[in-house]
Amino acid sequence: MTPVISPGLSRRIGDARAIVAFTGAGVSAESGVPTFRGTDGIWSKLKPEELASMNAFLKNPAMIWEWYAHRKKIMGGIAPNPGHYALVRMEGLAPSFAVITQNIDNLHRRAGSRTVYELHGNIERNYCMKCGTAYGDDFVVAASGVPLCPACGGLVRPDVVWFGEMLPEDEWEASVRAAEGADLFMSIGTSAVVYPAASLPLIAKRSGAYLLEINPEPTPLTAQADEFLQGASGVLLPLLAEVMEGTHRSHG
Ligand code: BJW
Repeated sequence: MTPVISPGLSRRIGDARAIVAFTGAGVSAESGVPTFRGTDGIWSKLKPEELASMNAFLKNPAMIWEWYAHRKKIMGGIAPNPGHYALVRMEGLAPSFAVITQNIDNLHRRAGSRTVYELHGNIERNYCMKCGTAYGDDFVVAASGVPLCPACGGLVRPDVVWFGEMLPEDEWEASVRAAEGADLFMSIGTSAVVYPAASLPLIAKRSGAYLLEINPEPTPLTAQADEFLQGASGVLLPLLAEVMEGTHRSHG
């Protein structure tokens, strides 16, 4: 059953000056992108470190590229869902609004979100590990197999963040600033177990934000949340956007 948005939460949403939407794989699930963890997750059979790490890539670049080629294909054939579009509507109304995403699928930007911080990279970008030259997907698809840099012969890899790697510094710093300045912080569709990203809701709460979590299942964050809305983001986010639009209409 879809939870009702309480009058208290409606007031919070209407009054919020700085809103952050922190998103994970669950937000793209209704677009057809498999999540990582859980029974249907892509890691229910494989260990994350065996695929999403530099060791795994160096050990078997062909296998890792096959995995990414498969996922690039899935992500090429999908579209943003009502959850992504609801965040765009909210951004149009809030004085300050940022999407901080762990997703690499580019769906927030494709939906029209303007302020998007990508913490774990973007699957549509690639770069040479030796000289740093950036490559688009056309190059990778044309290479078929393990792409090598035409400039220096180095291995080309997807521009995503693997386990044990640092997050992009600019995106991370901007995300921390946004979390510290938020008065409403929404953690949406993430299992909240991968750090340092998972520390952002706690940073926001410590800085005074109201912490709202949206997920069909409780997570390790749920006990810290001020409010937990249990359900799918593609259903709940449009309801929140509607509430926000109503508040703004009534304020004239
Ligand atoms: C729905 C829904 C619907 C479903 N609507 N919701 C011990 C303690 C603490 C930290 C560590 C530790 N040991 C190691 C670490 C560090 C490590 C880490 O956090 N590990 C933990 C897992 C133990 N972190 C790192 O290594 C990070 N770097 C780092 O720490 O740098 C410093 C450092 C440097 C050098 C040495 C040591 C430290 C980097 C992390 C990079 C993560 N990368 C990945 C792969 C990206 C590339 C790719 O995709 O190929 O990012 S892992 C994967 O997990 C991906 C995701 O962005 C990330 C988070 O997953 P997410 O989004 O939460 O997805 P799920 O599947 O877990 O959850 C989906 C949720 O949706 C579920 O809750 C569902 O219920 C819900 N849902 N349908 C709403 N319709």
